[in-house]
Amino acid sequence: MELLTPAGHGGVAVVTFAPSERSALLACLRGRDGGVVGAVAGAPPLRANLVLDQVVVDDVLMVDRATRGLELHLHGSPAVIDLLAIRFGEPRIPAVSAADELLQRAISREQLHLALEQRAFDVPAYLRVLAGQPAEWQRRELELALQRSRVAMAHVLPCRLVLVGRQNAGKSTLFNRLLFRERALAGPVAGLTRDPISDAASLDGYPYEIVDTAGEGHASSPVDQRAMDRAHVERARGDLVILVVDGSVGPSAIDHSMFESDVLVVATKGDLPQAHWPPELRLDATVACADTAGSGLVRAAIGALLRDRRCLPPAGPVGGPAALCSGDLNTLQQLASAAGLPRA
Ligand SMILES: Nc1nc2c(ncn2[C@@H]2O[C@H](COP(=O)(O)OP(=O)(O)O)[C@@H](O)[C@H]2O)c(=O)[nH]1
Ligand SMILES: [Mg+2]
Repeated sequence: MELLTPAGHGGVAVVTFAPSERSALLACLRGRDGGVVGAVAGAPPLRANLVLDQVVVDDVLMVDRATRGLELHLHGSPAVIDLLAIRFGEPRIPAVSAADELLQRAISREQLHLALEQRAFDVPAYLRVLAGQPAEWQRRELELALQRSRVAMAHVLPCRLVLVGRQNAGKSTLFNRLLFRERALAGPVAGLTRDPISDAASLDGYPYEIVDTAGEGHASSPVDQRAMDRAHVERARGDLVILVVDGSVGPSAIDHSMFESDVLVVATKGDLPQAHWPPELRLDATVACADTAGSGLVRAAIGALLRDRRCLPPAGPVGGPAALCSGDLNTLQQLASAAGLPRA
């Protein structure tokens, strides 16, 4: 038995049974009138009841694929597949290439374009050929392949972006603009955000997992204090951190205390008159988030800022075979270190 549709919940699940499983499967099928079911290659799909241990478990379509066996179309619940697995053994799941996997879960046009480009390449075969090339040629090729793979992996693995800052700086409003929807509660009351909230978004064509956190400030209760502690944990887990500051009031002592050289500093409330900012609290961008209509501009500004910080080229196809999964990347890195290239 082989599962042709993706595992998990779906509207319909399609399973094929090898010719050797043919008679065992037919023994589990009953016509709508309760009679025995036969299969005829080339005949239209046949509707039948799937009966396991004398219980009708589903209403199915059966197609005779001749030498390729019998195909069953079931309701998509994994429960039915699980029952079939008890009778026929766990279903084989066809291997999906990293490019097809990216194609299935893409959230942006750029990820789709990269996945379609990479479908044309057989990366493991390319790496095997590389391994047998003359050293100088191999080094040049490996350098390019590593560059392409760094960009390709940035399309595959979302970068964890954590928004931190003092209470009321505008973190949750910025979070909502970046996601294009009102995901987090935002408002003038301090302490509205307690638990960290995270969601996926594509910014400038690259995937991000964006995390909104509780604001730093006066903890009026142990609950507030725990919320701030959780924000500190999230900050430490971030690949990149944006320190959100209120551009209309100027830097506070809390802003100064939260500043570190590797954070990006983004001022919100750019629609209001701006306060003076001392150069030591370097501002990387100023955005206006009051109006949802400004989401596109905010996303473009922050997306460009992040891409610049990560030294990434415009998102999309990379112009040659590239690693899209950790297995291929590891092989590539092993080849590179054997060829004496520095680790990327
Ligand atoms: N005028 C203006 N108000 C904003 C902007 N961003 C946030 N605010 C307001 O600032 C207050 C605090 O925002 P919020 O996102 O909840 O701050 P947080 O505590 O850092 O999450 C809310 O009343 C928002 O409407 C902005 O860009 N412009
Ligand atoms: Mg908030």
